[in-house]
Amino acid sequence: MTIMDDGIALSAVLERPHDGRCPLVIVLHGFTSNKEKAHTLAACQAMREAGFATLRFDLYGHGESGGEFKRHTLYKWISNTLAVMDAARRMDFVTEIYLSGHSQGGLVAALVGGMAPDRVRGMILRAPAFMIPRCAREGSLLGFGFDPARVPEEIQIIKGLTLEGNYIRVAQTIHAEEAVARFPGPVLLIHGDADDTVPPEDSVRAAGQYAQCRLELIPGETHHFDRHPEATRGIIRDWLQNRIHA
Ligand code: FER
Repeated sequence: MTIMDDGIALSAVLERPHDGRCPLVIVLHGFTSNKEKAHTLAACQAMREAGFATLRFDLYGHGESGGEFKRHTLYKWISNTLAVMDAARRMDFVTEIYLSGHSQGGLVAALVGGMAPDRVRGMILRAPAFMIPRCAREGSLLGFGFDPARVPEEIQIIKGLTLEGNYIRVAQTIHAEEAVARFPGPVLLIHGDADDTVPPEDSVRAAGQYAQCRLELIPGETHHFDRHPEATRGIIRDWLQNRIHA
């Protein structure tokens, strides 16, 4: 399906566990990723096994959605997520809305949760990149160094990809701790302890700051959750099954 966000077409896939009414999880991918990656499909499958519908989508400048990669910002991703949440609220079968995201998508899910604590029933964050705003303020993103007070026109990020300086300007304004403090609902935080892109320590810290948080550190798992897919699936399934019966 296509969900519009002010002229930008967002490509989304809705999958339901059955024909009846049920809760729904909105699922965000990470930086340079898309909604079709194996670890995202596996997470969605675990959610449906627990009785939740899943709505995974491509964010601005990624996958099959509109927009140019180099022009994406966290603000645009927040706007996209709010638009998808509005669309989900109009679906007749949906009883409650959860947010989930991986890495940069996990950060954005956490930011939107803090903006709409009355509309988001709970969150599942996989390796959320709480570090991005801090790194943007300190002048180092994915190994690319810059003067944070004189943001360059563009930066060459991994895989020869170019990102406009506005990505950095936007990220510098964001304070994820405020969003964490504003979300009172249940949060499941999952992080691989062998993640060398986003430090697991960030999730340990966030887990201590969320009002209700279950933290699962998966031994040997990496940033892309490709070593122990069964572990993540089991954790998500069990946590959501307990929520649906609560
Ligand atoms: C960064 C750290 C993590 C960054 C992006 C990420 C652009 C996101 C990774 C992902 O979504 O997988 O410094 O800078």
